[in-house]
Amino acid sequence: MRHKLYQHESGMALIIVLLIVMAIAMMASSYVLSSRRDIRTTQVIKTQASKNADIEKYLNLSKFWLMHPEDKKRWVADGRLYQIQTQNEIIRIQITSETGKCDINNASEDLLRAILKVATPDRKLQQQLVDRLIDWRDEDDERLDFGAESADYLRRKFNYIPNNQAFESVDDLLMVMDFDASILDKIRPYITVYSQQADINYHNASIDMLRLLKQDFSQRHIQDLELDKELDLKLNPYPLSNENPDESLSSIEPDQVYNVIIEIKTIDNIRYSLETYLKTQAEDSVFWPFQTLDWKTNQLKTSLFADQPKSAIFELSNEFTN
Ligand SMILES: [Ca+2]
Repeated sequence: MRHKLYQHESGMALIIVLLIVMAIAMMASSYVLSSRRDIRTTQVIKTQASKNADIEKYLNLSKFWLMHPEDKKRWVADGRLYQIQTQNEIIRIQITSETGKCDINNASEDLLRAILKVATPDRKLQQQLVDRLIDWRDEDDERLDFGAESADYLRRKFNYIPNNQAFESVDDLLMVMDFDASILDKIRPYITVYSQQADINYHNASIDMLRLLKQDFSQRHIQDLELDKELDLKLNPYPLSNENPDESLSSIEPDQVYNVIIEIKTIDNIRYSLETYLKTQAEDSVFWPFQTLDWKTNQLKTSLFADQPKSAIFELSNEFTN
């Protein structure tokens, strides 16, 4: 009987020892896991920091080539893609002058309609979006035919009414009745609040923008020889480092805003990006020619590595990066 009890006690002790060993093992393995996680987090932060440094390097490079004193070497800010290839990654840079886009605060009804054709084929909805956009930015509270002013917003239970003033950002369009993210993302490459002009500067417009205008003009039986000439020039762009047949293509002026997108794709297909808006300063500020208006990292809506026509990519050799 006594012997049996002793056996029972030693059995209990063994179970307790086993439980302690298991608990220690679990603690140790969770420590290993969490320290592995820490190492991985540190690596991600380190890689991000080094990519941010790379991106700044390419931004400075872009500023340099955008301001280059030689016309034929200067980069062209019409949305064309410049590409640099290193051993482990591909870098693409796109610079677009905002004067080549449709300014939603100043554009005419016709121009806005042309842009909104990209968002929807529904002509009634196009007109509705145009009128509602104009009603939002115009000072009065008188509704256009298909527009919406404060009474309409209140009736539709919005908890705000139109600003009746200029848009501060293209994202403000999401406040306008019937605009949504899918419409905005479709027209985003074509619109701006920075050009401050009613018209589009064809020199600075992207091929896509010129094609869109050409299509709209054709539908309305309008011929614009200047547009045709620019479209032709951009479809057959001059090769980099050769004589530029049209020097005015690459002029850079003070007080203009440029959209700069830099995207790095690594050998492991990991992408890092920067989208920024730069404003050229007055001509006398030689040392700080650009003012930064906006700065977004890793938030690109459309990757520069999405399908692009091969002709729009300008491959840069190492001489450009060194
Ligand atoms: Ca209004």
